[in-house]
Amino acid sequence: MLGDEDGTKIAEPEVRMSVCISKIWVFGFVGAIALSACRKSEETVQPEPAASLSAAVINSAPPPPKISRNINASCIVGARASSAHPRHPAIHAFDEKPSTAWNEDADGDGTGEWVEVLLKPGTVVHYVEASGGWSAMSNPGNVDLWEHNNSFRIMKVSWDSGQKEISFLRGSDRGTKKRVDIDTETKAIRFSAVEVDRGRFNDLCLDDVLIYGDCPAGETPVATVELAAGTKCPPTRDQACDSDLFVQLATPLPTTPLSYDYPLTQKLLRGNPEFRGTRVVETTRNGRRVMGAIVRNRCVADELIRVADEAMKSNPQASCEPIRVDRTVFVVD
Ligand SMILES: [Ca+2]
Repeated sequence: MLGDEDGTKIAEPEVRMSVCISKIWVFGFVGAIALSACRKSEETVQPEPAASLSAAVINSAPPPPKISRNINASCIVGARASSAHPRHPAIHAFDEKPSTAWNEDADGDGTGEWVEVLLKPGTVVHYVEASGGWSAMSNPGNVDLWEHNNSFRIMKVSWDSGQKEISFLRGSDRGTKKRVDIDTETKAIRFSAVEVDRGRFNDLCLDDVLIYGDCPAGETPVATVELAAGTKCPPTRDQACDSDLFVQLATPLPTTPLSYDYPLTQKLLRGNPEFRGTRVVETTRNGRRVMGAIVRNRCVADELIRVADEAMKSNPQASCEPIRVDRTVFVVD
């Protein structure tokens, strides 16, 4: 099904691809469903999550009371910080790119420093997922940025009408995002260092916070991704899907490492301007770990399905549903 790559034992051939039964589009609760023929494979392992999803959607009205979608791209109007290194500004903590981070630039170890995201008026935030430092390896240089830099031990997350403290373990929380429920309208969310853990150098970093909720349409651009010339998909988010538009690409095996970086998928998506801004994530569906991409609209989803099916013969599927992200694998930039 898939060619060998990297010469490693842990490559996507060890990942069960989503060999699907049908391509199913579910758009909100008024959606259209298109079915196509089934292709069986000996690697087929799926109970079909999208099939059960579509049945549930059709049979259950009214819709669930709250839809949480990732709103980093659509509701953020700015960011600021108590201090910031010129090359690592505050917005880098909210750009959905693990490769970039906010770095404080004050004397000391970063205790008391903060970074804050500013949101479009009327934004309701359901929850945030915050990391505790900078988990990437530098490129170029391959420097371990987690080891090099300080990380949060206790982080205070505060918003217009509340606050909560969360803690990170430097030894085991690299790459882990902690969830904080907010469930209210707020104009800003601040992430403050109450206590920090030391790295080799004495700078505190924060690479990524994901924000989930909703904000009024219009006023600010829906998409912040600037598309290259010649792309055929529009930059706007699909209005027919007011949740996440998700293309499931693979079902990892139980033996697949939790930090597996899906080199074949990276190769497939990176460098293709059509997929800029696409977020490849792991989530849990029907109790099962799955990998897929959150895309901005149906045009991109169709293109991804076409490309992935061509390369992997996996017949991937798309659905519109709130995705609880367990881990962001990479963002196509
Ligand atoms: Ca970042």
